[in-house]
Amino acid sequence: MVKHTKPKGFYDEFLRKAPEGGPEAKTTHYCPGCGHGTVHKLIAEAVEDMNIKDRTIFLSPVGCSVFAYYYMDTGNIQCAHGRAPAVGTGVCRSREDAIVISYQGDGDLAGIGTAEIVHAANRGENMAVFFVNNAIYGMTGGQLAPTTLIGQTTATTPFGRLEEREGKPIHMAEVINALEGPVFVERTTVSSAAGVMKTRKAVRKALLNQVERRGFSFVEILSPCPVGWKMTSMQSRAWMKESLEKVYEVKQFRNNESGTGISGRMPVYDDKSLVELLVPETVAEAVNSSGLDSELRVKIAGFGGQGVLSAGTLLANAAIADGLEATWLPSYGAEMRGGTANASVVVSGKPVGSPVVSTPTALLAMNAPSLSSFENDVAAGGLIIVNSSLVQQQVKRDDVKVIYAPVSAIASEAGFLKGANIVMLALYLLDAEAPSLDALKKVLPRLIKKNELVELNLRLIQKAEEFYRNYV
Ligand SMILES: Cc1ncc(C[n+]2csc(CCOP(=O)(O)OP(=O)(O)O)c2C)c(N)n1
Ligand code: SF4
Repeated sequence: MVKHTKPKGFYDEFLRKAPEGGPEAKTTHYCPGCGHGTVHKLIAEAVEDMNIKDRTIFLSPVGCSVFAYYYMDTGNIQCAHGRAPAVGTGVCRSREDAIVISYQGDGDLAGIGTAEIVHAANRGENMAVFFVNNAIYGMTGGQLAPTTLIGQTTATTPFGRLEEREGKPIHMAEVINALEGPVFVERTTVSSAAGVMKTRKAVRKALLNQVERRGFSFVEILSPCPVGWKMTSMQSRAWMKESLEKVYEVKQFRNNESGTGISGRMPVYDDKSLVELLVPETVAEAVNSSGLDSELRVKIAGFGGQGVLSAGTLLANAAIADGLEATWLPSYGAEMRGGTANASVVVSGKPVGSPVVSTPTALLAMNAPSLSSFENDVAAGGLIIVNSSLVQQQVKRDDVKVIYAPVSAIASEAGFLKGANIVMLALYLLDAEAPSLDALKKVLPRLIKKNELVELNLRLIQKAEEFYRNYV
């Protein structure tokens, strides 16, 4: 007797998130006879049997399998259309032990995401790609895909695909096999039990390559979409054998047992050599000794031209010079001058998880709109420094520390109005736990090449120190 059980790599229930104020959560499912379910099951079983569930990151695409994260009891990331190989590149390069699975349809991988898959394959990224080719855009109602067969009718080719009009179907396994990067390339089918067993083997091989850090594996799986093809389940299986598998040869293209993934080949830099590379003159003193346990999240905001982005760069570099971790994330409007701009800087004693600053521990507001925009976001107990030369309004919060400093006037009196950003940054560093003002002084000559500008900025820092001493 054959007993079918649900693999442990799956959740017990496939509950879709309930819409706010809408009906209760309900179970999600694919159409009857859809190949996605079969492929999901093969992956979930393999993940469980290979004991890799806890370090597997499953990347779901845009397409019918967008909800794979409701099935897979693994780490999950839902990626923008076609971009899973780019997301996977980030994941496998930042997590050496991660088993990265990029699961993609033909519209996703062979249409909108062609560039991402080709370059990830060419680089030999450490990931397993399962490419579910059903020759159609299933999710959006059965439109032509790059893999649609000549003569195949779809919602957008009601009289069939024409070579003269839509070109020939793209053979992705062959395209990927033309590159040197991949270690394993195979095309399989789930049109029959034998095909499913071969697919099972290929899925496991691709995942084993991940476990053994061999590199990029690509499995193209021919898969039925009875609904999109307007066929019954049985008809769709017959059509796959008669037509789809005639055009797309089911075979193993490459199996390089001795391959190494890119992260196996990449030189590894320790923290010290990275600091040396970035801030050579300070490395001797670069010690992560500030004992910075908390994460400092700084938002520097103003209008374009006030130097908020460069103040952010300087802050991040000062942090690195002090042996800390830092990220810098700029944001600016389309207009380069006069529009709004802000820099998010995260400074930490540990690697930074996200460069996004949504609850700043400090807001450096160079103009009035910046204060209005971000005042309420500042974390309780945080700091707001207001450029009182340009901002007339008072801070309404009573749970944050506020410094009103006429940074534009200070800079202007010192003969360099454009340096208001440096005055602001220096004030922040004087008040902050880290990084040190000395670190800023050290990185200035490296980032500002002109000697006279460095001198000017050092003078502004001195002015900021005088102001701060009198203020506190
Ligand atoms: C940027 C963007 N462009 C287009 C769409 C519309 N869209 C959603 S799914 C899809 C195609 C999915 O087809 P495929 O990758 O073959 O997956 P299937 O649904 O057949 O499994 C498209 C074009 C989108 N969601 N986002
Ligand atoms: S439309 Fe096609 S690919 Fe999408 S769930 Fe239904 S059968 Fe599967």
